[in-house]
Amino acid sequence: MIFNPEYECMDAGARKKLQLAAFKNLVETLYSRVPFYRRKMQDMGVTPKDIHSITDIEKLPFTTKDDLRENYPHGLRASAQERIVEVHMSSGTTGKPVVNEYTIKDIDIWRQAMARTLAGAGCTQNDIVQNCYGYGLFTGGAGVHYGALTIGAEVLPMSSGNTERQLMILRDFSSTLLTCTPSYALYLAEEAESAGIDLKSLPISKGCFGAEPWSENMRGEIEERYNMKAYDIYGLTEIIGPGVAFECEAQYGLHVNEDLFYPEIIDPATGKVLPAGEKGELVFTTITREGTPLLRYRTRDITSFIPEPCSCGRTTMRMHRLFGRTDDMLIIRGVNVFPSQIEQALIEIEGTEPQYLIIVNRGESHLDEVELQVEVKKEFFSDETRGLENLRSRIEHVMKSKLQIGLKVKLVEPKTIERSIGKAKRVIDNRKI
Ligand code: DLL
Repeated sequence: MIFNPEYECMDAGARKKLQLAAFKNLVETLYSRVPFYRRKMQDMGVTPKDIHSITDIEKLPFTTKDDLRENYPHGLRASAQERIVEVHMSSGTTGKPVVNEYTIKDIDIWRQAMARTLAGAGCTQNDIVQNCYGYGLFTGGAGVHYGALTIGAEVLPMSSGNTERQLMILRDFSSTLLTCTPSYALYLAEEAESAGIDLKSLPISKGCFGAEPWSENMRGEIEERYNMKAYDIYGLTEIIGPGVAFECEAQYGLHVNEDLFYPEIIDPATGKVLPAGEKGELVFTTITREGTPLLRYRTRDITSFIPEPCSCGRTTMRMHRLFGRTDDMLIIRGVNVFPSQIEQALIEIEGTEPQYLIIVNRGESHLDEVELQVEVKKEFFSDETRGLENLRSRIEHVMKSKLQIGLKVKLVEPKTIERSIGKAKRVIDNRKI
């Protein structure tokens, strides 16, 4: 089902006109209202008067995660505080989280983007959406919620976790559409099997999965276990949350909501825009946003555009499912984690050496498990074991509160962790996705 054929199937020329008008408007807003952007534009010698076509975007500066961090919490706001109606955040950088502030118009854009996303998976008002993305400050829960309401579907706002209850609701409320991370979908399937629940006999027939990398193999496994169609959905807190791009029934590439979020693919080394079809870093300009709009935001996600038209009839540009990232960000149980965050937390804990190794596994349960090996000062090993045990649980506690994920800490003696002459290897990721 196409939620909004007028925009999703629009003639490319007409869409370009829309994009240009929105883009010019955005540049003017940022120049006049956000000192950070005005300074950046002045440094590059450009003003809104220099913007005549969409390709003039290349004259404008990029925005990075560090810029967001340095402007925490409100430095990039382009609307007055009284116009802000909602805030979301994601973890992921050392120190400060990434903040997105929405006006009511931003929420309308999000509703639209997510209605298109869910409709791409076939959602109609007859569907019962079991939404197991976290609500809280994460964008997944609210995004799906708004989209489902906009379609007129029934939504079960489960949030994440509490697997036993998820299964009870899945069965007793005849949910037809599941939304969660792909690894949680597999975990849930396994728990259903252990509980003797036959998923294939339930009405659940489709799912929208994202927020972490997954593969065609995982899709096959989810589709088989639930007897459902599994769709890839993509988004990020900085831009809007989920709703940036989504798969349609063709399940080949994700349609970018490009009338709302203008995409580019650049060479991450030179910053130059690449021709359609080439692999590079995905960049978005939030041409329609009001609260915290961003200019050329570097996502660090690697993909390429698929310029050929899609069989579904939508004319929006498709992007390949992600190939990876240009940085070392890990996504653990849907939570973004940088090794530098772990390092920063360790520095603050007395008794530890600045040597650590993060080992990530996807266990039998399909959930991510993390072991953090930390070197501790020699004295701890000659001490009684209680000292070691206390230190271990303190580190686990600090990590849980700073990273929002539980990990297992293993304390090791000084000089145990292999040293490297070049860039230190901090992560061993054994997940076969
Ligand atoms: O993960 C938003 C979201 C919620 C997307 C629910 C889809 C469903 P963040 O926590 O800010 O936002 O993380 C964004 O997650 O830059 C990607 O690296 C990764 N990511 C998101 N979707 C996918 C996907 C949400 N479908 C970061 N495949 C992004 C692979 C994904 N990686």
